Amino acid sequence: MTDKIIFATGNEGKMREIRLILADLGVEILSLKDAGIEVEIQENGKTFEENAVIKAKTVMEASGTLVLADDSGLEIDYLNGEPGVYSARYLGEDTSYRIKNQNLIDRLSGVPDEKRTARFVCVIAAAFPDGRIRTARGTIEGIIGYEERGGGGFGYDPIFWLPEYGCSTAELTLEKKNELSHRGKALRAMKEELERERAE
Ligand code: ITT
Repeated sequence: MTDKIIFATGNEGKMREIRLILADLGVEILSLKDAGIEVEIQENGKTFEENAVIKAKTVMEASGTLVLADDSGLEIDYLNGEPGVYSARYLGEDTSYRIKNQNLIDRLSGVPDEKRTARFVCVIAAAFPDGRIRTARGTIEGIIGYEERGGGGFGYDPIFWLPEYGCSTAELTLEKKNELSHRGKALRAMKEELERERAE
C-alpha cells in the first residue's frame, strides 16, 4: 500500500472524524484541499454505494493514488427514507442546517417517538490505482428529536437522538461519536481491508 491516501471529501466535519479513526494506520491522510485537487465530481448515483464509488474513482483518476471517499446521509422512516442520498442537498446545498433541521422537526410534528425512527448511513469506497474498488457500509439507529441539541458534530447531528444514551450525536465527544457512528463502523471495516491488503 502507498504511504499516502487522499480522502475525497470537502466536508470538514467528516474529515475531523476520519483523521481520528485513521490516525493509527501509519499513512498520511490528505484531504482534497491538502492534495490541491480540484475536480468536478458528478454525484448522480441513486445509492450511497454508487456515489461513494463515483467520488473515489473520479479523484483516483485525477491523482493516480489510492483514494477513499465517504457518501453518507440520514434516512427518516416516517418520510420514506428522506433525505437519504440527498441529505447534503436537502432544501438546497447552501441552506443552513439550522433551517434543514427545523424543517425536519416540523415535518414530524405530532409524530410519536415510536414512529420517529431514523438512521445515519455511511458507505466508504476505496479506489486503487490498479482499478480495484472496495466498499464498506455502516449504520447507526436513532430517532429524530423534538429540538436541536448539542454543539458538536455537524449536519443533522443536533436532531439525531440516541435514546439509550439520552443525548443527540451532537452531544457526544468526537471519540464517542466515532465509536458508535455509521462512519466509525464503515471506516474501521475499510481500515481492516486496507491492513489485509498491506499484509499480502
Ligand atoms: P463530500 O461529498 O465532499 O464528502 P458532502 O457533505 O457533500 O461532502 P455527502 O454527499 O455524503 O457529503 O452528504 C452527506 C450529508 O449527510 C452531510 O452533508 C450531512 O448533512 C449528512 N450527514 C452524514 N453524516 C453525518 C453525520 O455523521 N452527522 C450529521 N450529518 C451527517
